Amino acid sequence: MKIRSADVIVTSPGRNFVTLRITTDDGLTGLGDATLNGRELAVASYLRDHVAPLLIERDATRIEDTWQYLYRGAYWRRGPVTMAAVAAVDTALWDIKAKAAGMPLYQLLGGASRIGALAYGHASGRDLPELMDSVRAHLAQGYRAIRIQTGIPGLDSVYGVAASSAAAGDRYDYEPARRSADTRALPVEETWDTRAYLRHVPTVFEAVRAEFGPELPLLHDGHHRMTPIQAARLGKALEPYDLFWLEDATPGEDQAALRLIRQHTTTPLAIGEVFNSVYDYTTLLSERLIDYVRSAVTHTGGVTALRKLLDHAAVYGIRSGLHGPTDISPVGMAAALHLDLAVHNFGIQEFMQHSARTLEVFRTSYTFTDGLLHPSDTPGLGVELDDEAAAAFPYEPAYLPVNRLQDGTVHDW
Ligand code: CS2
Ligand code: MG
Repeated sequence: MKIRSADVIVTSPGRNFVTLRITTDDGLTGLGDATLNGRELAVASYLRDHVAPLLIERDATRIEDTWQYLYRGAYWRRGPVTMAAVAAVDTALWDIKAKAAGMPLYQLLGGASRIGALAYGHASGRDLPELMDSVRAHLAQGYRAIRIQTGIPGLDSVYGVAASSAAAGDRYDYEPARRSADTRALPVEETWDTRAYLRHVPTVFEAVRAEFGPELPLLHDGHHRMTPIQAARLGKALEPYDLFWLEDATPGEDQAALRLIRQHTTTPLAIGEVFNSVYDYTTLLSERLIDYVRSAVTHTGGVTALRKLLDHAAVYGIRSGLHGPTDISPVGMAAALHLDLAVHNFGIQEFMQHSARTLEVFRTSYTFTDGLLHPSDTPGLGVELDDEAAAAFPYEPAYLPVNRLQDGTVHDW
């Protein structure tokens, strides 16, 4: 089975997505997600200009060999652009292999280890009443685990407290042109104060536990903003509220920081959405400094690489909590769900639902029932892309926000 074509589709049904479609000489097609939020066209070019020409005439069944060929063969390794491109090829080839076998992908990964993947949703509010309403709305949708983010008194906008567009699964709003002749899209700038955040967050969890009781699994994302000692303090302060996890407490590239946090708190820790290879995790896994691996199929080199990473984590009793915001396309989400169903060390799956516009372009078959996700038994990944619908939503420049401290210093967003 030879690869006949490899096409890159860039579409923006509310937010930008980059998708690779591989077609074989016997007419099978496979999809892979290559979306890198705010840097989408870099991956599209990497695929179109440097990877697609190498794929033509290759044997589509040789997934491991193709992975090694693209990873080792490029000489330049790792990094989000490279690994998103490798991920897209790898995922598309798994989609094709599973379609050729007439099976859902999870069957090729060893079959189902559970009836479905426990999902968590994102509740948020600018203040407590709005947050409580959001938690209730998520419970009504069937979520059995919920992430809690709130506004901080004194700060205008805070990560995770959804603006209306982001709440509906679309991109972040960007700043309108700063001068009338300036047509560039510029990132929104936010202002941050870690001390105000540290004072406020424990009071929020106290209120949520008082309202919803002890059983509901609650999660929180620190979004890389604390120093290790600040994160240690927050982890300790949140212990009475029994979090499922505290995510991205400190910037991800500093693995040693997690040692300090771990020495001070029993709040479970999750990290890894900005990582792109197993080498980002070596200290974290071998020293058991985290409890959950947050990588995405899309940013970690695909199903092949993430499966190996999760098997490595399993040696240390560390579980999965795969990244699933709306900037992971439905193709990337479906790939995650097949892994979730198959691996033994599954923990939880993030599930922020895509907008209706996105689901017009990507025809999904995965289901969300009683808080559990299932990839469906459709052969392959179970997602197809409607080219006509995609063409109706051309690329639009967009960026994630940039964060500054109150004195203007750039901080982690
Ligand atoms: C987040 C993401 O889902 C999460 O936990 O941290 O929303 C993250 O901000 C985006 O994926 C960035 O593109
Ligand atoms: Mg996160």
